[in-house]
Amino acid sequence: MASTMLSIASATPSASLSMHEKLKGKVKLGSTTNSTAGFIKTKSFGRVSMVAAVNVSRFEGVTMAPPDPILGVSEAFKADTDEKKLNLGVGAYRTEELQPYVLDVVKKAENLMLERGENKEYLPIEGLAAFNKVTAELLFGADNSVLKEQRVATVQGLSGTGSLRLAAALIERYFPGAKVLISSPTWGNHKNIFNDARVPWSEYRYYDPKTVGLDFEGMIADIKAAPGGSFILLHGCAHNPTGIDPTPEQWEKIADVIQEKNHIPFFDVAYQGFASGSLDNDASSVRLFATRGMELLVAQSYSKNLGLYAERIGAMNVVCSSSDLAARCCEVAVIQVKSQLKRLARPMYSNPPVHGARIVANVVGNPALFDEWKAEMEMMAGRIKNVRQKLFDSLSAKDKSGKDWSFILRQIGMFSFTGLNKAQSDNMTNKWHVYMTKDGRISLAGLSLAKCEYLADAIIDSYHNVS
Ligand code: KET
Repeated sequence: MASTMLSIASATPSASLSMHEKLKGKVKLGSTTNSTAGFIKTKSFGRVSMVAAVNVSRFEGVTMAPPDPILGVSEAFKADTDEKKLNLGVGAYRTEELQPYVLDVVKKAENLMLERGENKEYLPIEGLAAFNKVTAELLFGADNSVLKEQRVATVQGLSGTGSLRLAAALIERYFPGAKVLISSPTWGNHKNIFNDARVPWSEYRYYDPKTVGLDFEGMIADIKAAPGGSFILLHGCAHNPTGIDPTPEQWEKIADVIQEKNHIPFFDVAYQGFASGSLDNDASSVRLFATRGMELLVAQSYSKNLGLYAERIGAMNVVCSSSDLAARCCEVAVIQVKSQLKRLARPMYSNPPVHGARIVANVVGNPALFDEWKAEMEMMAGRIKNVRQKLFDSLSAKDKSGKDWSFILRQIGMFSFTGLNKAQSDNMTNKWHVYMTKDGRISLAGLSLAKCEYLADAIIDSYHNVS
């Protein structure tokens, strides 16, 4: 513990002060001139004061933060020494041997980068130009009119989280008081992001536990009821944590209501390619809104689909209005929005890291590598689908209660929302060494075919024997 200097004015007797009173006193960092028996004489503003050196940290008032509900699970998993342990907490892809996976295309792109001997100079604040170009093309489709008409301001961000945080800062600064509506439930970090950015948020209904499906009526009603001009946060595909996405017809209706209410759609696209195995299919929700000429925000992440978790590579895209009348205004708006995103980024992190941006630019920008990537992504999405099927088969075969587990097959993406409550999830961890988030979510990307039966036993025990 660091030693704290407590300044006690010479006029005040010091020895009898309680620790609390001392802590309330003025903390001094001034240089010392003389020291006798635990007291140090200092000169301050011409007055002589006595400073007591005590073993109290000035950070003592900083309280203990709770562990992160998702990343904290990985920490707890590491500390468990049981051989049967299984980490289904964080959404990170593992091989059938449950090992982390670096995509072959990523290794190839890195080799190319090494051969070229690229430098490590700072990137511009908005990031690598080649990355920004391909990331927007991947999202909207290269021949989408929003790109042809240059209606998108794209800046590289610190993966999905950093991109969302940057957009939140833009909302806070330019739309003061505007609310963000998030789905109930949603990825836990959304609330932290908007809280820290001081952006007010509320929830719209999304998941219906009775049907273990989408509460579409509730969702539409809540979006309708929100004050006009609110930001509506939508998961582009593979909704986290539920794995339940609206159908194409439902997306149309969601777009209708958002348009009617003059809301601004704000997409979080963290799983493009991971829901269906197809990059284009998984971007169809975003493209539907863009094709309607709506203004929208889209955060992108390459953590999952390119396995670049630790490279922190993603982007923030702001699509500006399309009407012919507004064409000139739109051009100006794009430039202005981009300039403000840069202004927000500069004091936060100055400019983004280059390595992941180069990988994405090389993979997406090179037709041979791009095709290889698509094949690897299909392989990853396919492995998750196989595990999903096997888990369902195991549950159905072992559970004699007649419970219908078919909702697991209707969910898509990396996760399954099991419906287990907190006590049941605790039982999964404490008794079975299965690590998962307390909302009942399991990451199927961390499960192997070989472990499905064991997991089914754990789920059946927790579901039927813990209330
Ligand atoms: N959005 C969603 C919906 C999401 O699930 C994640 C990550 C992110 C954004 C951000 O990912 P990034 O690595 O910043 O690009 N989700 C997983 C990891 C995490 O919580 O950070 C997860 O839910 O396990």
